[in-house]
Amino acid sequence: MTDFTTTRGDGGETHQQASGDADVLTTNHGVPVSDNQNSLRAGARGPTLLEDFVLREKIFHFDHERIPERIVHARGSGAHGVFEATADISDLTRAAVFTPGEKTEVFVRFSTVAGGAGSVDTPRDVRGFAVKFYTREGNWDLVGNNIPVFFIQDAIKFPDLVHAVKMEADRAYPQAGSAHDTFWDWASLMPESTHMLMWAMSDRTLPRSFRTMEGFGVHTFKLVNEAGEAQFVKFHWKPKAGLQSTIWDEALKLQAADNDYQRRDLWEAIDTGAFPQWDLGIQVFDEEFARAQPYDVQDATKLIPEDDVPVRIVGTLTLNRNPDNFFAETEQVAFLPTNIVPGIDFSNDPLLQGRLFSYLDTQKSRLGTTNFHQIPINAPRCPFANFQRDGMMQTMVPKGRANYEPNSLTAHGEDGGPRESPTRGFVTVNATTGDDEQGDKLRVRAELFADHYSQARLFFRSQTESEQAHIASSFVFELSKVGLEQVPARMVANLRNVDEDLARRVADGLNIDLPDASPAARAPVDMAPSDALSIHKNMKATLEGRSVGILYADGSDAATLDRVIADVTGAGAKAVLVAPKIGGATLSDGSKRKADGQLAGTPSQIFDAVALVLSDDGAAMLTKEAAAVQFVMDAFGHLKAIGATDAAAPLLDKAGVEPDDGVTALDDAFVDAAARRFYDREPGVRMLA
Ligand code: HDE
Repeated sequence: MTDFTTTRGDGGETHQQASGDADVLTTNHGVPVSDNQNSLRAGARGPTLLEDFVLREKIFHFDHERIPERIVHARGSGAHGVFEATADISDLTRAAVFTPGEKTEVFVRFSTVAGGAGSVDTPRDVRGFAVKFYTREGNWDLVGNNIPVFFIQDAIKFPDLVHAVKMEADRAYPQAGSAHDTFWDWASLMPESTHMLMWAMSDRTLPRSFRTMEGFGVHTFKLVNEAGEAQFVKFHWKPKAGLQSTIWDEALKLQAADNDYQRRDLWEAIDTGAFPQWDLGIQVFDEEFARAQPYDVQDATKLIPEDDVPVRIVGTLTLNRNPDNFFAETEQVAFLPTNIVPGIDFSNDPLLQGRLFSYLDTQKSRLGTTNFHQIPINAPRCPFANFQRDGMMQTMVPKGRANYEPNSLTAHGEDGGPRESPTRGFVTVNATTGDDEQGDKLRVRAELFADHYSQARLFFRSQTESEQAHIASSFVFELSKVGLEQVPARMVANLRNVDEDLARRVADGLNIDLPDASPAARAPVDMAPSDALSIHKNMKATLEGRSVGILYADGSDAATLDRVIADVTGAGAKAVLVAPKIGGATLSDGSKRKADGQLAGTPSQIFDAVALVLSDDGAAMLTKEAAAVQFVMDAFGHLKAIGATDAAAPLLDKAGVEPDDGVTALDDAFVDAAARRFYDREPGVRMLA
């Protein structure tokens, strides 16, 4: 059987060898190359010859290096890791991946949605959170986002959503952002998107790092146990580092400072052994619960409040290895919601049902062949075998005559190939929804899908005051970028169904009259606010995995500098030394200390907190350096802790820093403050809606 399934012409290793194994540079066909600098010409100044197969192969391969980028989620970063099951849920599911203690290899890809592959990491956008579990019963792909709900209820609207949000069809801008006419034109005409818009306009779409965001399976799925009994389930990834987002001004400035901010953060965290971790949680509920809710659990624009169904932790994901090759792994990884394993099943969510078709189709077009499952990053780690054969880029060499079934070859001494297994195989769970799965053919939606506002209201009312102000201000910002006159008022009319105060603040911020509320297809109901929906209520005061920028200059006290470095690294943070010149500065004791970053290229937005270790002369000099003043001004404006020597006072003054709990001396108070953000400071530094 093994021969039948896994034999490759080369013993299965060719793909690993692409570089490195041979000492001598060769062509793709193994011919040693003598000269990789000069093409073959007729005379030193003559034309290049067609005969030059080395040149032709090299250029030809280069010409074909790109594949179509993903239509959505084109910009992404990936990492390898392991999922360890920690709870016994065998009463709920027979999935091997949930056997307590079982460790399953995974590959995870995080992404933005709207921008192209070469776009930036920090626009206001939803983040993809796609996990491929290479389980011993086949690959399970949980292809989710960092927001638990979605813009639309039915797959048939997806192309419209994506066309509206991506760069506009004629002018090909803007790149990677929703603050433009076509998106808001569409969104304001789609009341079902309102709940998702609330999340999208919150700081959820400005995660500080992939490591500090939640992930969600979004759709309702099913867990199926050995007896074939099914329950509904929602999947949640909870970051061990707690939630942390940036604020809008910080995100904009991050984009200016580092296009690859989140990709770099993920890479460096893994590279330095600070492995990102998430707990996997499940919300499990039955048909009876589902039927009792004021929303439909199969509607992807709705969530199940954690207060109603608590999240139960069943395992931990650890990302512990960076890819060896971005293209081979992160670009070629093909996630398929149809990759499901025995013990897990789909629900009838009409968005999920559409996805089940889309992803297989898109991978074939993106990766060019129906055999994309053989690419190492996509291949199951367990044996796999069937009678599918041939096709473009077939790399396996199935042996024997059996490429059909049934056959009687095994009984007659030949290898007849694999057979179906009613006991081990995936069995679609018997529908428990009775009449729901029978009836007339209709283009309709279920009744409760018509409630577009209750959960948008739930979300808004679950936020802190500061978070509410950020949401209102984001609506104002985005709608202020819209040139189509009819759109902002139409959006505010929808918001009146969510929350009157929110609608009024957005109208004020736009300086337009408050429009009449739009007619709601179904009157919203009030739901009890839920702390789980707030970022601020789920942050962790910690320096673990964070970074502190330490600004110093000529004359800085060496002992103080060393102490601050020791303090912040002792608390788990990365200390990054920033000086006016990359070669460093000469300290008080005459020693020279090299910098990690030059001031002009290492602004404070890339840090979680900053320390100013400056002498009188150093501070006086830096008050005349715009980059230093901006460094401090932005740290303050981005609500971060600032620790400073007394001598740094003139620089703090110049930057307009007002004393508060987040502005400290360089002692224990700084280490404590650096682990937090000071949202209370914000009303003093910017006008929010
Ligand atoms: Fe996707 N989506 N999607 N999506 N999606 C893709 O598949 C699609 C949806 C999500 O890192 C595409 O390989 C349809 C919801 C992630 O490689 C494509 C519909 C959610 C990723 C596609 C949805 C997602 C994708 C583009 C509506 C959250 C990136 C390239 C029915 C639960 C995966 C590709 C990665 C990628 C189609 C809706 C998440 C075109 C038709 C809802 C994280 O197949």
